[in-house]
Amino acid sequence: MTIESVSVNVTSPGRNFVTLKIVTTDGVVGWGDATLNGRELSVASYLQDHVASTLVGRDENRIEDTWQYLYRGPYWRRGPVTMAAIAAVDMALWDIKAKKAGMPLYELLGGASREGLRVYAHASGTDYAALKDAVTGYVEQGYTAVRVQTGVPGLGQIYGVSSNTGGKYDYEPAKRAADGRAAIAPSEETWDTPAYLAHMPGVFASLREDFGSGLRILHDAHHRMSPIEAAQFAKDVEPYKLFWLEDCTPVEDQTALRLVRQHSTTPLAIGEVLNSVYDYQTLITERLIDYVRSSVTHTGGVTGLKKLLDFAGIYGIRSGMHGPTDVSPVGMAAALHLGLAIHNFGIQEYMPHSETTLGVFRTSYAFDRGFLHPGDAPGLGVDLDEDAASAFEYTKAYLPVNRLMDGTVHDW
Ligand code: KDG
Ligand code: MG
Repeated sequence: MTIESVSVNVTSPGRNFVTLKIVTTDGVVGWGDATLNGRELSVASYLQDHVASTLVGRDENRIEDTWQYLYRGPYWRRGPVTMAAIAAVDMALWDIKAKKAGMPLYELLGGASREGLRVYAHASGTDYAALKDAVTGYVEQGYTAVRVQTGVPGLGQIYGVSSNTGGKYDYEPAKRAADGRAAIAPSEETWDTPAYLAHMPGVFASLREDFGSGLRILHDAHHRMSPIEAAQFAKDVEPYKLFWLEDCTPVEDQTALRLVRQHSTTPLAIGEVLNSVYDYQTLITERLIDYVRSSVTHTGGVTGLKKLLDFAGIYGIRSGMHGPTDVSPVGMAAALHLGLAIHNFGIQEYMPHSETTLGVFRTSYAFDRGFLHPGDAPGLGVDLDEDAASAFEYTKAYLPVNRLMDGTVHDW
């Protein structure tokens, strides 16, 4: 059998998603996630205009060969657009292979290495009281790990911090225009690292006082610190025993983490914007990180991310796959199958999708008291309802831009 058709679906059930559909000549359908938040149409075009026709007639079973064909073949390699496009093809082919085998994908990847995947939730609040409420809510649902983000005195809205009560933050829809229509440019936020450095240790101290030592506490610094600031921060928060400190410095500067490592034992996670094993070469071989944050969707699919995680595993580094709502339910399912199968699983990020999104993507993964399981449906276990999807037109949206108090554009 061969690949008969390849098509790209762009839909916006509450937020934008790009999904690849591959159909084989014997009628098996595979789905792949190609969503790149804020740059969705570039991946849709890469797939539709440059990849789709090259796949028709190929043997759908040759997953590694197809991966190499798309990675090495076009000469231009790596980067988020290319690697998200390759990821979508790769996921769809694994979905097809597992459906044909009549097995959930994790069985083809070696079978389950654990009963379920420990996940972490996103709690945030503009002040400590709101943050504490949000954390309490997650603990009551059985979560054992929570990422905490909070407002900083003197600063306004901060990316990653909910301005609503309840602490639920969704990364993209907030950045459409206020009337829910297409945005024409990113919103801008203001940042001040000294204010943040002064504020955060007290937040962690209060969390430890209120929730004890058992709760796994994670924090995302969103690339906002310089190497020496990050070293100070990681050292200052050491007593609060974070599960991890994420993206403490701008990620493309791999050796920046040497300085952080020299000064603290706070575990470090990095890499949601990295796309290939080569982006991690120094980080991994010098043991500068503890967790790999890449998602299946942005790292060349199951095939690409497995290469990276196998390499990381040799150095005792574990997975912490990216799982915000801008990874679609298809991408989330792929992460769960891979995470269940590999030995060096660490933790899985989990931001549940909205009911609107889940009305379009039918999932079979399940949450139970702080753990997720991909389910035992053949393949990835997620279907896109194309009729339902057609009711939600693509709506342009942007992630915000960050500036320092004096107006300088800053990392985030
Ligand atoms: O699209 C950007 C988001 O996926 C990202 O900012 C989320 O930092 C994030 C996280 O840790 O989930
Ligand atoms: Mg992050």
